[in-house]
Amino acid sequence: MNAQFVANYDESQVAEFDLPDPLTTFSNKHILTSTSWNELRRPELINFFESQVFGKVPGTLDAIAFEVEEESNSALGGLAKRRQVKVTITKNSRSLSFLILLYLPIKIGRAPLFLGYNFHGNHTVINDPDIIISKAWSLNNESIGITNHILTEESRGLRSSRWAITKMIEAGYGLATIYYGEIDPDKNDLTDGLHSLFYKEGQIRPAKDEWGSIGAWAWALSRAMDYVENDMEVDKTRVIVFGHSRLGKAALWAGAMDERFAGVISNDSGCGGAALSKRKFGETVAQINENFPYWFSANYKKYNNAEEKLPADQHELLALIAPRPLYVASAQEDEWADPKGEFLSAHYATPVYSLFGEAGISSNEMPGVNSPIQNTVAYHIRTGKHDVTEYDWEQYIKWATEQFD
Ligand code: GTR
Repeated sequence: MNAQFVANYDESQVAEFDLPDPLTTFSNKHILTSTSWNELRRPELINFFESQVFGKVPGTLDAIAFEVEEESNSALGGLAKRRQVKVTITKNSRSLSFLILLYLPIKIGRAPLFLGYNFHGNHTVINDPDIIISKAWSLNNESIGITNHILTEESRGLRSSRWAITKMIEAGYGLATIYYGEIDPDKNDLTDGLHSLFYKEGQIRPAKDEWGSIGAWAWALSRAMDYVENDMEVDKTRVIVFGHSRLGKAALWAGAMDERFAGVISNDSGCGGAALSKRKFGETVAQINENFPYWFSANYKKYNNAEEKLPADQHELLALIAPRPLYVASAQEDEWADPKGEFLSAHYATPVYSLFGEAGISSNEMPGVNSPIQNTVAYHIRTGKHDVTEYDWEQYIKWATEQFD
């Protein structure tokens, strides 16, 4: 942590800044149609976020395989089906596996799905004794019994407040979740996890324009999609990628890159996620790069304390999701993530949605707390802290049902 850094939480101290227009190309051409957005502007913005922010994926896989490890037709007391599917990816004769935990409603036909990572293991999302405990390294979290970086029985079900699984199932949705530590351990070390599969002999870190951990997490959400789109009980046209905080950043990037995701939910994703960097409110580019030097591409550090040099801001990451439904959510006490910056980002992404005839967030005035605006682009700020709550899920389910039914 930079000892001198004091986060700005005072709106009157937010200096004026120039926000790039999503509908003007880097060479100053005006985008007037959805076709020219798709052909000119979208690719150059993808290229910017790839090479300067999250980093490029250095190649393609040699192989991917899926194996059902466990399943039950009467999980959660008969409420749902459960499936635990091992995904194994191979590159350069090295491989990595991760487990997708799925709960699906018991009914004939294909269910829409929320797909997202959890922070401390699949077994934390609900108190179900049959969920396999990951052997992957974890950040410690004493409040849920994780010490020594090992996941154990002790934390089973202890994060259930973040996953309204019963509500999802009752509303006809499935859930697919993965422990993100199985993709790349969340520590300052890029020699392990997914990155290591792609290295040339002797290489220990990605090139400057290549992926950090968020890029790896995002890319593996697409590998999870490779499985779920072939699951006969999932409606592949209604897979909504979800993530909280750092995992919300990953969900946004996955949704921007991979158009198979029908919708995207960013829960309190903050800096490097939904929040506008140029506001420098709460967490800043320099702070995130200093505290988490391995999350983004090395190139992103060029913008430390130099946000004015950013040729694109995070509203353009959101715009890359257009015309697909997008939900940005904030929490009132989560000033570090800059709720207003998250809101304005959704507002400034709206002209791109308009180009496709989709309704975004037209007003630049934030709604009151617990008063969601739910259009194709949706936003709410709820009371409370940086977290995922029952309230958040109630809104996501309601909105998804309106958008996709
Ligand atoms: C914080 C980080 C945020 C956010 C958060 C989280 O320490 O500064 O950007 O990602 O972690 O993931 O909970």
